[in-house]
Parts: sequence; C-alpha cells; structure tokens
Amino acid sequence: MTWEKKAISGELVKEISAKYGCDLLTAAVLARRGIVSGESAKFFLEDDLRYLRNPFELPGMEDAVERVLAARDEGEKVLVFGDSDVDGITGTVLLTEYLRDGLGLDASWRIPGGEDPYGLSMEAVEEFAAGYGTLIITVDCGISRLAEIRRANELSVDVIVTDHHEPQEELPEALVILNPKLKDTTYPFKDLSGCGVAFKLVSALRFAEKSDLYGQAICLLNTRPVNDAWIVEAARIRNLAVIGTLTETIMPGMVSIGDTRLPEFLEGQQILVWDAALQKRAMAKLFGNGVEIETLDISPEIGKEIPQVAGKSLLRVKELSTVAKYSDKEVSELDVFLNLFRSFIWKRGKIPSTDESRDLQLAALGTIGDIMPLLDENRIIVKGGLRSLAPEGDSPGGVPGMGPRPGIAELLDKLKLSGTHFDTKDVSWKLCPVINAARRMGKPEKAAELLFEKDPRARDQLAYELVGLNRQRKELEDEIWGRVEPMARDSFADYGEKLVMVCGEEINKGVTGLIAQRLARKFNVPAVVVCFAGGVCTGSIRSARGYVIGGLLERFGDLFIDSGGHDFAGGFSLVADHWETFAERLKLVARSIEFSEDGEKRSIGIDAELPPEYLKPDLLFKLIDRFAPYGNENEPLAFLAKKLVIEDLNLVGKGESKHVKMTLAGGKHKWPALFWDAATRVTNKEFGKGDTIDAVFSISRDWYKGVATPQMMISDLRRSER
Ligand SMILES: [Mn+2]
Repeated sequence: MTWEKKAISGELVKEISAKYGCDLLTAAVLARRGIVSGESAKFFLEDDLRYLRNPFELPGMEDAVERVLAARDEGEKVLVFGDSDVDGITGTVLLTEYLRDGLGLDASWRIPGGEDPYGLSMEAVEEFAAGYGTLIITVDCGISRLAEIRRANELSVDVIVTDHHEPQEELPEALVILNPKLKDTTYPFKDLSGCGVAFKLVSALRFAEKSDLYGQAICLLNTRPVNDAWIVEAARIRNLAVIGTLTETIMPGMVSIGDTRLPEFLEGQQILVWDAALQKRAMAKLFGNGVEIETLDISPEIGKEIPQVAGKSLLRVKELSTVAKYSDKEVSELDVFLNLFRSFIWKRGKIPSTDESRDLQLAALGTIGDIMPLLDENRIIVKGGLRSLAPEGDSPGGVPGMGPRPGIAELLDKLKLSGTHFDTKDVSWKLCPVINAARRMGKPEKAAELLFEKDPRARDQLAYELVGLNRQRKELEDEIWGRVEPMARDSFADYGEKLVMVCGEEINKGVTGLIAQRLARKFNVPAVVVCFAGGVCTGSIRSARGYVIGGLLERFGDLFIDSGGHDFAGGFSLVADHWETFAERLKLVARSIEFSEDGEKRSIGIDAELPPEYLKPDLLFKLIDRFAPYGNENEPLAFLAKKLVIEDLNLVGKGESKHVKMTLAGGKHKWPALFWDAATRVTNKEFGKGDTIDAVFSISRDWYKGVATPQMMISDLRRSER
C-alpha cells in the first residue's frame, strides 16, 4: 500500500489561512482536498443556516408556492405522495406537517404499501380524485411517472413533482417540477436529497408566509465613481434571489439616460438605494439635473435593525463586513448592499427560525439515508439537523439543541442513543436501518405513522414495533444470504467476472438492495438481485469499483416497467415474460463493463502530516469537528504521524483474534489505537511491541461516561526509518 501526500505550496496554504481566517493546519487540509474556492470552503467553515441556498433559486419554486397557497385559499384537498424509504418518509412527514400545522391545509399523505410497486400509482391518483382531491405533491418520486401524472391531469388534479432522481428525456406534464437535477436548472447544487427538496419547498412557503417581500420584484441601485467615469450598478431581486443585474460605465455629461439600458432595467419597479442624497447627486452629475429617478432610501430602516451599519457609507460597511471572505470575485458596493438587505429581511422576519432548525432533523435523516454527498449545503443541512437533535439546553457550536422531535425521540430511546453524542455513522448504521426495516418487511406506513403520531404512548409502541421489524429483517437477510451466495459464485463466472446476478421467488423484495450491496462488496463487481413475485420481476443493482450504472440500465429501457436510481445504486421492474430476454442481454452487456478503479485499494491519501507538537487531543478534535459530518464524498481526515512507539499491543476480536489493539506514544500523549484485520501482520512479525512506527490513521472519539478520549483508527503502518 502506498501513502500519498499531495504536494501543496506553502504559499497557497498561507493564502487560504489569511483569506478565510482559519489556522494553517485547517488551511493545509482544505488545500489538499481541493476545497479552495470560497464557494466550496464556506460550507466547511460555516455552520449558520443562513448559508443555506435560497429555495427560490430552484426554478419553479414560486409557482409551486402560489399553487399551494391557492389550495389553502380555496380549501382544497391536497395529497402528499412520497416514497417509502427514509428519504421519502422524512420528506413526506416534513411537508405534510407544515401544510397541516403551518398553513392549515386539508392535507393527507400516502406512501406505497408493502405490496405496491414503488412510486406514484394509478390507483393512488384515481382514489384521490374520486375523493374530490385536486392537488398532489410528490416527494422523492414522480419524475418518471408520466402516465400517472397525465391521468391526474385528466381527472383535474394538479401535480407538483418534488424529486431528486435523475430525470429521463421526457418529463411528466406536471404543473411544476422541483428537481435540482433537471437538465436546464440554474440551481447551483444538484445533490439534494428528496427530503432536502421538500425542505426547500417548506422554506419557501415559510418565507411567503412571513415576509411582505414575497413575490415582489424590487431593484437595488448604486452609483460609484471610478477614475473619470462612474459605474452604475443595479440588481433586480425577487424573493431575495438575484434575477438580473446591470452594470453601466458612464462618463459624466456624455450621454443622456435614454441612451443607456437603465430606463428599461429600472422601469416599473421599486428602486432601493443606500444613501438617496448621494445617489441623486451622482445622477445629476451624470445626466444633468432634469433626470429624476424615484428611489427609496432604505438605509434608515436597515440601520434600525442592524445598528452597526447605521450612518455608514457602503464603502465603509464593506471594510467592516465579511461579505468578501467567500467571494471568488471582486466585491462591489452593490454586493455589500445586497448582503445587507438580505440580512435585514432575515432579521426582521426572524428567518431562519427555530422551526427550520427542527425541520432539519428530518432533512438530515433523508440526506444521510440516501447517502447523498456531504458537500455544499448538504453539510449545513446535516450539521444543523444533528445539532438540533441534541438535547435541549445543549448548544454545541451556537445552535441550541431542541431535543429530538416526536418519533425520533422514541426511536433513539429504543436504540439506546438518547442523550449520547451520535454522529452521521450512528444515523446511517443504527437509526436509518430501523426506519427502512418497515418497508423491507412490507409495512412502510408504520415508520411514517411513528413520525406523525401525536400520542406519546402510541409512538412508544410504534418504535417498539419498528425495532422488532428490524430484528426480523436481519434474520431474513442472513437466511437469504446463505442461499444466494453460492448462486452468486456461479454467476460470477457466467458474467465474465464483471457482474453477479441472483434471482428467485425466495428472495424477499424488501431486502434485494441489501443483498446486492453485500454481493457487490464481496465480489467487487456490480451486483443485481431480483425477486420474482406475482408475474413481476423487481430488482436492485449496486455498483462497485466506481462503475456508473446509469448507462447499463438504459440499455434495457424497452423491457422495464420502471427504473431509476443514482450513479451507484438503482432499481427496476419488468414483467416475467421479458425475463429471459433480460437475462440473456444482461450477460452480453456485462462483458462490456469497464472499471475505472482497481479492485483493491492500493493507496491511501493523507490529508495532513502531524509533527509531535500537533499530536494533541484538543487540537485534533477541533480539526475533525470542523470537517465533519463525514460520509459520502467526505471521508474522515487521514493523518500521518512518524516515530510513534508501540508501548502495548494485544490481539483482539470475537472468537478469532483478528484485530490489533495498541497503545502508541506520540507527542506528549499515549494514544489508544485500533488496527482492524491486522493480526496476521503481527504474527508475521511485520511490527510488534516496542517498535517505532510511522502510521496513517483517522481520529475517532471514544465516549465513556460523558468523557471523550481520542482513539487512533489505523489504516496502515510501517516501521520508521532511522
Ligand atoms: Mn431519495
């Protein structure tokens, strides 16, 4: 195994440290991970919910909000139809609760039952229409349901699709589609979860309710001198999102205002300026005294809300503010003005509110459950959600903990996670499987009911049931694994060692994904697992070695009833009559698979080398917390430390002793260290007690009675050179 420490220039590290105001070690890690632009760095260095992207930047958002508000005004019946996994359920609960409790709408919810195919069904559409329903909002599904949505339209039911699955060529005829993956979207981040998209819709609805600015187009205008000329800058904003900008450089007295693009840009809008007298003088200088632009000086009002800026010029405010910190281009006075105006509206409207913090508990679960990349605003969503889940009164990092919301509280209790310091790993390994167990065992509604239930005793009972279902799921999975593993071995040869495929009536539909995941890991090739039931074949596919499965699934489009998924995980269904054709063709297609990554991991990337004086628990905790949460596309930090002394060493493990537990002396501390599956390296005398070693490791917290001690999780080690 080779150790790779990417070379970075000291200049760059210093530059990052100065620009973002972080220490050199943090700056070095940012540089090595390629997180250098302000746009990406801010999501690592900031936690505040105000760094979430504006929901109205999602194309169609205002139309969706308008339709929902119209439904309220007309007393319409609304159905939220969601998917039945963690992401779909959390999104369904988040949106439905807000429609009911926040807006007072007559909103019901539905997710596919145990025997139903995934996604919006004809039956659901027709039943809802028959009950005089007029608006369906999908969550985490819908983008591929062309026929069902057409049917809804025939029955005079409007559909708003909120989804995050990859859209196909043809889009459904929905009233609005909110999906950050739409081809021509201008939304800057594509990897929101389904619940994340639902959260965006709820945030937009909250804004519409709270701010009198909702739906109004206004213009911010500023004029500033440069050398002999003047620059006139204007930005048109709607719902606090910039929808147009104009910059004109003008020599005084050379042109009339009619020769510029200003009149057209400003016409018919409320124009806000920072210092009206100053702006008026500038206009007079440029175009003569006859030109009057009607403006409103907003600075006194903003000054009342944000006293630090009262009476100051924009230039002066610019010096004081941090707006330039994360900007990758030169910041103008208009940018400063925009930023001030946003802060002012947020402050006045108490945005974001504690309600939004609470919403993040669900959005974080959806994001982790769907294994979304922990980058960009997903980081704020997950960090905010985990913090909000912390016990009341606890306030790690400023955001006060609110305690887990109803339903999650009971689950955490049953899982013995209440009051503990849990992280993304606990959520994905302990909490999400219990919620998903409901669907895997054919009772997805149980998980949703737990989150909706108002009666604490009923919730306790539901949480108990879910934990039981998860236990049954594990047993079922192990039993099926025992039967399909030999089949997979045979198929590995059949498919040219490029893929494994198992199928059968005895494979339960609920666990196809889990089995596929296990097979993909075991054989290190993509795995397809198919369940035969009721004349339909329902399959899951999980990838390996970085192979993107989208292209593979596309080649069977003519055979599938439905298919969908992400780059490395997907699902599909087809009628049994097509099975033979499918299996034959899959064999051919499998042989053409090319892997971009090697099967074995031959190198480890190192984020930072730690000299002895940096080997301090406090310092390392602070650093790992800064880059948390960890997960997809944000691996735990890998450190290198040299000349650690193995003071103690034991082989440990259940039954067979496969792992190595050590005490390492480094810096002024003794570090408990774990090295998984490395016992043979000790018996082979590669290293032992008393040796001086160099090691690559990550740091984790070991909690005991409320006190955290650091533990080194060793990835690789070797004897130090003298
Ligand atoms: Mn999803």
